[in-house]
Amino acid sequence: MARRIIHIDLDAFFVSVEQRENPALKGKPVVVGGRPQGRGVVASASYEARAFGLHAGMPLATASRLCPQAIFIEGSFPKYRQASQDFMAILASFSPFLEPLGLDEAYLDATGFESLHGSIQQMAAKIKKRIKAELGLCASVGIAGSKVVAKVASELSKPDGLLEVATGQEGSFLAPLAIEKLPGIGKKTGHKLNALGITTIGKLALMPLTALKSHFGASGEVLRHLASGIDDREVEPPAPAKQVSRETTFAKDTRDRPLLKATLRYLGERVGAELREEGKQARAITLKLRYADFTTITRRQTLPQPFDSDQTIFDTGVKLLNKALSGEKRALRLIGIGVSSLLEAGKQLDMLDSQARRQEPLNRAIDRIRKKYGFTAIQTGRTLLLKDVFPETGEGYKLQTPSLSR
Ligand code: TTP
Ligand code: MG
Repeated sequence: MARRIIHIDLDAFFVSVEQRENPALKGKPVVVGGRPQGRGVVASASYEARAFGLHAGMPLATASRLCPQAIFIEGSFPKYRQASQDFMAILASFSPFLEPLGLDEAYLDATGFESLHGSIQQMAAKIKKRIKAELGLCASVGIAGSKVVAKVASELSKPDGLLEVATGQEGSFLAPLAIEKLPGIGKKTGHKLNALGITTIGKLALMPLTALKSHFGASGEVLRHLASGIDDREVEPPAPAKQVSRETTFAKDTRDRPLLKATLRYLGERVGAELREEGKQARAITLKLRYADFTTITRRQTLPQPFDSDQTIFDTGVKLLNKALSGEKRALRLIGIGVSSLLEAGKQLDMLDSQARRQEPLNRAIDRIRKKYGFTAIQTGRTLLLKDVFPETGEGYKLQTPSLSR
């Protein structure tokens, strides 16, 4: 049986959640990401704002220059997370073969389920209708025989679209499209292909395999397959997270050690809380720094024992920070901390060293209080100075990140 795969992606997701709460925002250029005076970037732009050239990732200052009348909203991650869960719940009621990608996007293997709804198009229309009626959000849908083609189709149909590519038509559907439209082609590969005269997906599909391999190695063959719409990847449940991280840009570049340490402590506590919430422990810690000149470095350390305590994350983070900043003249624009090499917690408690074992109950107690009263309800002495640096929400300090605070 030929597969029928649906790719669905919400239109201007963060902005649309704001618009459903405040209908006065509908039909206007709206940006979620932060204040235009701030140094963050656009997370989501309404289609009215996009008409002025605004897009995700653009510095807010540029956005407000291009579109001074735009309405800028800080946004709230917990709200979007809830909307995302509601969205995924609707999708799961249509097919159990669901693969969420990020917050507002998913693949659904509809093979065999379409007959329940008359046709695959009717099924997709029903999904869109329920999302509109129950969530007040607008979704765009692509339908095809493979993931890659379904994704391109939904993107092409935006906003409020529904586009089906018939079985057998995958190659001719993709052929005229610009090479950048093919998922998996990043900026670098795109430039390289354009320089070779490969400007459309169709040209890529026709490129001799030997030439592709000489330019792109083993991934050359994958690229050519994708360009012809050939993609055997299954719709799969999401893989468990490989890392947990938090970062923030400072309102002003800084060299202030107490501020850097306090921020590191706070970010590390957010990371620790998520790690414990997920029932995981980590083996490695990565510090991320971006200097005033935008140079970005990461420093990673693997620890001999798995850990999940805030103190371990902080102590290691500070060591990495001190090392990175010794003799460093540049101020910092951004700081971030993450943990990786995750494993299930619980079984290896006897492997924890005595310090970590002492901290275990303390971390749990703090987690419980924070869950009930908000993250900043309880603060370690070190982070108190952040009160004058970051605005506070009920949920915690407001960070400046491309994906908003968590
Ligand atoms: P997208 O689906 O890429 O963007 P969108 O939903 O705003 O717009 P559309 O799909 O109609 O093109 O991302 C989904 C959400 O993820 C987006 O609303 C905000 C968030 N996001 C960020 O926080 N940072 C980013 O850099 C991007 C691309 C998205
Ligand atoms: Mg979207």
